[in-house]
Amino acid sequence: MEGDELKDLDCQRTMDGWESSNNGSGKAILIPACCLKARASQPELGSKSHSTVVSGWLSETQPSSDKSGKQVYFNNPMWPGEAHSLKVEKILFQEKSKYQEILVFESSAYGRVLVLDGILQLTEKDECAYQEMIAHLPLCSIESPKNVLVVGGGDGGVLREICRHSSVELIDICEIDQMVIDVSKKFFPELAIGFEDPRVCLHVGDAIEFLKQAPEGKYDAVIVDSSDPVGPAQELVEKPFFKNIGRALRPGGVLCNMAESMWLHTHLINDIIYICREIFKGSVHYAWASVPTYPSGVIGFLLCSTEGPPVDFVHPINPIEKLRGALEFRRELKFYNTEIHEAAFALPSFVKREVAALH
Ligand code: JA2
Repeated sequence: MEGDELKDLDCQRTMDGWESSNNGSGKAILIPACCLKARASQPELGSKSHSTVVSGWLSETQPSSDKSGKQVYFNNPMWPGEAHSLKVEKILFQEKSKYQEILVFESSAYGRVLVLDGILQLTEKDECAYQEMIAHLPLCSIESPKNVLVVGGGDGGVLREICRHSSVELIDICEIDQMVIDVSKKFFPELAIGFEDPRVCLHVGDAIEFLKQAPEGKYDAVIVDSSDPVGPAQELVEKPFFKNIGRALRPGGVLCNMAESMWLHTHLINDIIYICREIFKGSVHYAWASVPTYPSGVIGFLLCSTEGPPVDFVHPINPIEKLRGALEFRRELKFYNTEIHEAAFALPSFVKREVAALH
């Protein structure tokens, strides 16, 4: 399907159920069984928009069925007991792809928002922090990166950032879901602009298979811009996947992997670090950045290097400020700079304690 063929939902409208449900106090109230009530009062909304949009708000909850088959809502198991909410102004797109449910809406506070299977992937307002960090943390840590592979990242934002590096000659991207790419081209042109660069080579397919076929030592850097490890991204936190990345990287090549929240996922981070320590014999580091719309408001990155010329992740050898034109290429850098790069590796004491593999 081409981007132009994507159809807008005919249910574009403002949904203001929240005000009426909080008596105008403006205070957030929990709406537990609410979901069912809200859907009953707006049946056409329930049938057309993602079920996590309730009374005009998106929360990262998961719809499920109880024993009697009634639909109930649980917190996402990745962040039990909490759910950040964004007010929905207008639903712009909602459709099931072959892999996941895709929702795009206009929020009142963060611009347009992309949601996959009920999980927020990016917002226009704060995407810069995630995209800039996941691209420049690895690419500024090596000299003259040439061949880069992106796993996932179908919105194109990471491509946009990689393209700032004029040394880069080839960017392979392997995204499983063509509809994510089409939706981004239609609704997020500031991100999808990344696809327009002639150095980009798009492969729509399963990254697990792609990496099995990748020539040994081909890449200077691999960037894993995946969604959370539930659904299509499940295998992207397992050992065979990392082994194949290690094989596809040159000696002294680098991996940067989306690595969840240090507040919520210390076990998962520990597990991934444990696996990566066995495979990436150069070094393994954890860095983080503030992204207000991700659960707990932060996101982590795992940075690894293969055996070979040593990589000093904490003190970038290829600082962005020294790359001609990089700060201004296509659009100004908004978040990343060398000070932020170095600061990203400073870890709170509880992380140093709990993430045992970092000791
Ligand atoms: N967002 C994406 C993506 C790949 C394709 C499309 C959108 C992300 N990877 C990052 C998601 C981080 C989620 C944190 N809960």
